[in-house]
Amino acid sequence: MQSHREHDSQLGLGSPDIAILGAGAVGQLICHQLWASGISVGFLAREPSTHLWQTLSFSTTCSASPSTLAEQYRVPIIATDSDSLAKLRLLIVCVKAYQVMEAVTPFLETLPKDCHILLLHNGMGPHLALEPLLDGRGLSLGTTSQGVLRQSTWQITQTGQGLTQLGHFTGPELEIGLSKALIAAIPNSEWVEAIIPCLWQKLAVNAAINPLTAINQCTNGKLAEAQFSAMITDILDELHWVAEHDGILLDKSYLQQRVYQVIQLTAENFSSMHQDVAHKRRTEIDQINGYICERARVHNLSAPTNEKVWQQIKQLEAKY
Ligand code: KPL
Repeated sequence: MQSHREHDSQLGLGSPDIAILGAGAVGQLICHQLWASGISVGFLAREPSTHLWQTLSFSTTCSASPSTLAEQYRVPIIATDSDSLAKLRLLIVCVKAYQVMEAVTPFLETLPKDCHILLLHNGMGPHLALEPLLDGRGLSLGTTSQGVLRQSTWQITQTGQGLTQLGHFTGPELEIGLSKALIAAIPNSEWVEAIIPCLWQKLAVNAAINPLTAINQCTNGKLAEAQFSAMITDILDELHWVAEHDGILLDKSYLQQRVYQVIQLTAENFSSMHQDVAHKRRTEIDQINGYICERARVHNLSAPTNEKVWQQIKQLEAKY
């Protein structure tokens, strides 16, 4: 069953202020949340598109009244050569970390110089590659633990209401009206003073859980067993040490606590990296444990446990 609800203000009256690049599960979830709070939002087409609008479908299993009733709504598709591009005030990039540079670079010529960019992906790294190319634009970063499943191309189901943290990284800050609108639209979200420590904390969770579940072909919950504890401790100790050399002081026992809390809360789940390997897809290992190793190298440190799991996942990927 499907219901229709349309915001007339978004149908053809004016061009969107906010565009989303990347229409995967997270991109569609953020799009729905912005649309539902009345924000004018569209998807940026990555190739010339003749589509002016796209109908999307959203359902949730995690609200106070979960329902199988799918909500349908329409959002504009902004063509690469459209005049609307010049009016954008914020571009939210929701592609995988390893796709960020390839996806964003073609738009840097045409995107207005006062259009802010927000990167929202797992892992770390693209913010450093993008920074020199911003040409005066502001850059914010974010992380989200919301659970969402893509049922078909334009159909998603929200499965979890995890925390979303957003914050400024470099250049001019995002207009206060827009940052407030984002926080009001995304449930369980906050605008933080320092986003980089938050990204390292999320990195710690992914660095410990993702490769170990992919290598051992197990659920997240299995990692609570004693046989994995030395490995998890080593991954986190190395991350902690590297982050400290990057100027980010993290609390070691908090990292451990957070990792084991996620292991417990998501015990039945298969991590995204486990699923990527199972489906023979490229993983985000380069931006997770690989990022820790790269930052270690910058500081002349070694991170042998992260290096080991990085190589093990690379070997699994090479067999596809
Ligand atoms: O973010 C995740 C992932 O799978 O990528 C965790 C938190 C590990 C949950 O599975």
